[in-house]
Amino acid sequence: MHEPVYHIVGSYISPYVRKVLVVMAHKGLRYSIDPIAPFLGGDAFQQLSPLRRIPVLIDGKRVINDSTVICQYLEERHPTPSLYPADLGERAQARWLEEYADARLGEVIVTDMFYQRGPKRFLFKEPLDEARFNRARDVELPASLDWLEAQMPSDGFVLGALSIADITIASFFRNAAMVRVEVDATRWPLTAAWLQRVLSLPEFARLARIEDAVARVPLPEQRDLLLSMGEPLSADTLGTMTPRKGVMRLD
Ligand SMILES: N[C@@H](CCC(=O)N[C@@H](CS)C(=O)NCC(=O)O)C(=O)O
Repeated sequence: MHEPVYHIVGSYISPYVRKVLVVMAHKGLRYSIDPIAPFLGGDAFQQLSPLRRIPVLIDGKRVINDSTVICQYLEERHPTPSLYPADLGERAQARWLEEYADARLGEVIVTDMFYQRGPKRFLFKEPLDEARFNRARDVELPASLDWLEAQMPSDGFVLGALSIADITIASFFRNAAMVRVEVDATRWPLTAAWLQRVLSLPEFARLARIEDAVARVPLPEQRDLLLSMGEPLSADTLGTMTPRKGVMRLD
């Protein structure tokens, strides 16, 4: 059978893109990538992504939006190695943990911390909402970590074998680290140890080197840097140099 080559639209810095790239790496899938920030997508981007969000997966004529939908699609097309538990109840639990991370860690880590310190400041030249950032770091994230700590195993992964739950939760903590917010191992020892195990997996470690390099250079230089690192960038891009606000409310 001819092996598909997928196309991904979305920056390596996004936790939702990272989730998809880790799933693809784990399954040994090949892809090209247009690593744009959603806020720089032009009209053609909005035609593919009506919410102006990343990631988008393109498989031939098919356009698939939303990281959860994409990961599920990849799992169904390439069932081995599986990233969803075989047991029905555990599979539901994996999806719930994925949803918890996408929704709540997305709000606290991405919207209230990462977006405030990154795109809001550097792309839109708006001031950081310090009180909001501090509340997310000092009150809301600790509350999430208290809950996560109760879900964590003392060894291995959340549901035994590596699953979409580990990949999704860990993806968000990479963005927390990018704004210098770490999991305190004295307060949340199981979560801190689990996170270290997950982020040490080769799929995450390879991406971390790219993310760290990209985060250090201005946007116009990122494509050349990624090409010099051997990343499979597409020749065409949906990116522009003009920042635009998204469709979903984000302030
Ligand atoms: N539920 C979506 C969320 C994707 C998402 O929010 N991506 C962020 C990038 S980290 C984005 O595109 N934000 C732009 C916006 O919301 O306007 C998914 O799982 O793919």
